[in-house]
Amino acid sequence: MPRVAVIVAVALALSAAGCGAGNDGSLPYHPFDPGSGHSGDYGSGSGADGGNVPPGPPMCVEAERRCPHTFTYAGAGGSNPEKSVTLIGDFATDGWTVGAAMAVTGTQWSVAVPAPWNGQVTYKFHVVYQDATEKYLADPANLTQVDDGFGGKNSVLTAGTCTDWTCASTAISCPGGAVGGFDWRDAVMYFVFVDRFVDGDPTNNNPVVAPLLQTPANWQGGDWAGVTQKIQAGYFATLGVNTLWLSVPMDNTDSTGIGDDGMTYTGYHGYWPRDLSKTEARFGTNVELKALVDAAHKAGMKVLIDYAMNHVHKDAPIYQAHMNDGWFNPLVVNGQNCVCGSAACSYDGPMAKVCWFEDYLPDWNFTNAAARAYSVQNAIDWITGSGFDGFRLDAVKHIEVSWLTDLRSRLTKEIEPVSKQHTYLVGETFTGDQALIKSFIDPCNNLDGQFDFPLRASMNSVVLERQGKMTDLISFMDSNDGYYGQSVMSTFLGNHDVPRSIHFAEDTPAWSDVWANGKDRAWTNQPPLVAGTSAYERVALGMALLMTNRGIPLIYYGDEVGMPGAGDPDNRRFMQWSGYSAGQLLLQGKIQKLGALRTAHSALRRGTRTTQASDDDSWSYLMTDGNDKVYVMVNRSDADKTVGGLPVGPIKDEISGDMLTGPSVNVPARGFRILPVP
Ligand SMILES: [Ca+2]
Ligand SMILES: [Ca+2]
Ligand SMILES: [Ca+2]
Repeated sequence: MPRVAVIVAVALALSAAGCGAGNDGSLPYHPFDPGSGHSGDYGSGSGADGGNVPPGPPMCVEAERRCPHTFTYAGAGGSNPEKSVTLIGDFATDGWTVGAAMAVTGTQWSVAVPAPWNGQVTYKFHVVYQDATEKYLADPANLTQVDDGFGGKNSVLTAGTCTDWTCASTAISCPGGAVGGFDWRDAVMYFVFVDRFVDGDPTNNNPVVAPLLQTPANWQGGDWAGVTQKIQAGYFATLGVNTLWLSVPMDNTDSTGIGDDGMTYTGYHGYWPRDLSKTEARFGTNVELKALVDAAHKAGMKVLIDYAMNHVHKDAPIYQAHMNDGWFNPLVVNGQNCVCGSAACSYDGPMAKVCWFEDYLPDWNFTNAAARAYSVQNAIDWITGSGFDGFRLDAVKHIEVSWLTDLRSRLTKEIEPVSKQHTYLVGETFTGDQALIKSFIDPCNNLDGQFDFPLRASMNSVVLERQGKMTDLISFMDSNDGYYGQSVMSTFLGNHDVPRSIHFAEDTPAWSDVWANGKDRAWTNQPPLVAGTSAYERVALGMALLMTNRGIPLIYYGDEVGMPGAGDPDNRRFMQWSGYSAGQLLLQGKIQKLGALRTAHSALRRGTRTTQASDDDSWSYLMTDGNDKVYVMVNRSDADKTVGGLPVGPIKDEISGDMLTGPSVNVPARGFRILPVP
């Protein structure tokens, strides 16, 4: 199917689905809470926290590794001293044209640049003197030289290896920020919905008691101590996960509120922030949050926090102090309550940035510079206080872009020089509109990427629901691959705002519209655990596609075992930790294998894809990054298929362990094979 047709279908489906899913003011367009204030209780230890962040060298093939090397040039000084010295060479793509400016101490000039792993750097110095004369000089202190092709000489450095390498090439680095560091293309992310994950400390549970409040909308006891236990037990590592997305950590209100569905809710989800400078007591203390981040870093994992910058709860002290001075948008506009999605204020259009998600969630006015500065400072405080590696930013189309660009600027200038890595910002714009999603992506000024909702729609439709043809998905992905430019998108099948992915994969899908919000069964007739194995095989197939392509695959907690659940809050049941069915174990086992293969093969994380063969139900493709080659074969049909596209001869499928013979092999019904070239 041509890409245009897919987009049209998506747009139609979205408008049909509407945007009113959220009850917690967080859903389809929900936000996170804004932070601000001074995290005074976060660490008198100050900026040193960021320095603890990098856990060992990042993952990259040797060809992409860079070792820091300091080049020096001894200036002559005297009556016509050097005014500037620039290192030029092949150490960077613009190394010969732009070079690296050297700093001077006395008459000694120096600059550190990343040198190729066990490779060579060809270079010389461009010296400009006080009288404006200039020279291009080979390194007088290095006798290894080659002709420069212009009658002069270039110097040649033979670089070695190192233990503190960075990953170069296309790892994002922004002017003034960190160079190298963790390459976010290597991330595999897991969304820990903290209240529903592990109750590591029952003494902090403190559920709210209120009339009409039911358990699914109340606090259920999960906390950071529980997450830390799972990090230390290696649970995430077994899935190949190296990045956690934690639900909003700020203090939330103890009040209840009425959702769009008329039901009574608490702030268990974190999207009703109250005191922006404090942690949510039901999740734990500052010390426990820092312990979680430290445990993650020790285990080589990154941590993103969900950050809600669109609004606060009306109980928030910052709102109480600034409700009448322009820091917040007024609720009443032209005599009507401007609640998002109401007749007065649509979720889209001119009022999208100023509407309140609920009449108890005051909306920040970031056209007010003081309010914006306060909120951005709070986000910075959370990073410096606990050493987080980035943010998941909610509802980005509902705030002023200046908030995002201000945050990015401060991260680049203040955080990255300490953390030594690029700070990852992933946004949520719940839409099928690729252009709208793309409009916020600009890794040095705005977001690194966003959640790829259009890809999810195509994947759920073609792979889980088996609508259309496999070639529809191939066409979409081929057009989607380069659409977002320099970006690191997050790819996913499910999240906390949509029905659990297992239900789209049932023999008869519980929802036929991939954009369904599942609210129709959120409180009654909730779906039970899916029987059998076929639905689990289809979810595994979808995950196989995500885990063998670029982007940061996201696992929504519980989806690795096919937990059931309709729309919010039924899609947020407490994590199931035992008593798995055969289907659940099958899915979990396949995701573990996929995680290990993605970790082992750079071609799967960073490679480019070439279709080898395809038909209505199957797809065979090659992922290659120049160092590594992996064949992937998938079959969505309910019958085995013979699929081609492999090289001639023996090759091993790492999923089944089968030794096969190309070019054509059997791929089981609802199955996939992954075959690295040794
Ligand atoms: Ca607890
Ligand atoms: Ca609280
Ligand atoms: Ca807003």
